Amino acid sequence: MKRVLTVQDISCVGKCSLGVALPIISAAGAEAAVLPTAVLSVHTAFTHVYKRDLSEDMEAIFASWEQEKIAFDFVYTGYLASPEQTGTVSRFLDRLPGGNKTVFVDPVMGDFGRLYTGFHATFPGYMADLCARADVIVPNLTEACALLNEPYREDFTRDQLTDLLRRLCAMGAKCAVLTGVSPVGDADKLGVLKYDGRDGSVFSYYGERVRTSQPLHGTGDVFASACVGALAAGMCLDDALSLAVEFTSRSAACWAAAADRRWYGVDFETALPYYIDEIRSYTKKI
Ligand code: PXL
Repeated sequence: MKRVLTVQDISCVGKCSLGVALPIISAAGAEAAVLPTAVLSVHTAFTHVYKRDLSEDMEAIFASWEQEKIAFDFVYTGYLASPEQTGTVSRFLDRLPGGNKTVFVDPVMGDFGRLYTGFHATFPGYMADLCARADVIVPNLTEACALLNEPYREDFTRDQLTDLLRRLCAMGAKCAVLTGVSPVGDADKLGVLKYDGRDGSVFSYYGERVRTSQPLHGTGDVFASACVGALAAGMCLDDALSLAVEFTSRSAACWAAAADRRWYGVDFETALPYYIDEIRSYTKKI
């Protein structure tokens, strides 16, 4: 069984970060280990947020793992609580035993052209250094623009988006995947555009966009966790991305269909049986 280390916050209520990564990675049949970056009472789209930064604890937790000689097959990072934590994670990557682990970075920083509450405009520069070490990065358009210091806009053509991804790979990541994008002229679809910096190949996959009257929260975390889980189950990146898009779309559709939906996070729980079935039918074939 593959062991995945996921490095992100625990939002006690909010259906995001570790609250979705743990169940989804476990559902994929992988061992989910966690390095919490912060504890928040609720995620930052709420009003009354209690937050404790766990930077010191991260060092102590990592030191314990070093003594126990614990290795990981995948390292998946999400919401980091401070710019300094990008350096902490980078140093941990240098110290981790085991040669060929896959490093998957979701540069969680913002959405809809704005950084999340609590993040300063200098944060993307730090995050770029961590992205440079990744096998796969999965920014949304806001994060891709921030990493490249490019003004945010929503009217990029497919060629221009591909060029953003090419520039992100030129900064060091092996593959860059833009999330939450629609194909030109088809706003009813939503998915991903991938650029592989090693051979210049481009891949895209789109699922059904679920129309909602409010922005959805935590969908990026659902997507990234499902993608990492699928990779840990042995899927190639393109298949893992496709499954993660479908699962995220279904999580949003289940949310929209629920009478008791929460404003702060989608119903990935209802869509989990679909994800498990897809992983199971894939692993039966290999
Ligand atoms: O879903 C990304 C995320 C993760 N963790 C925290 C957040 C957010 C987005 O707002 O606030 C604490």
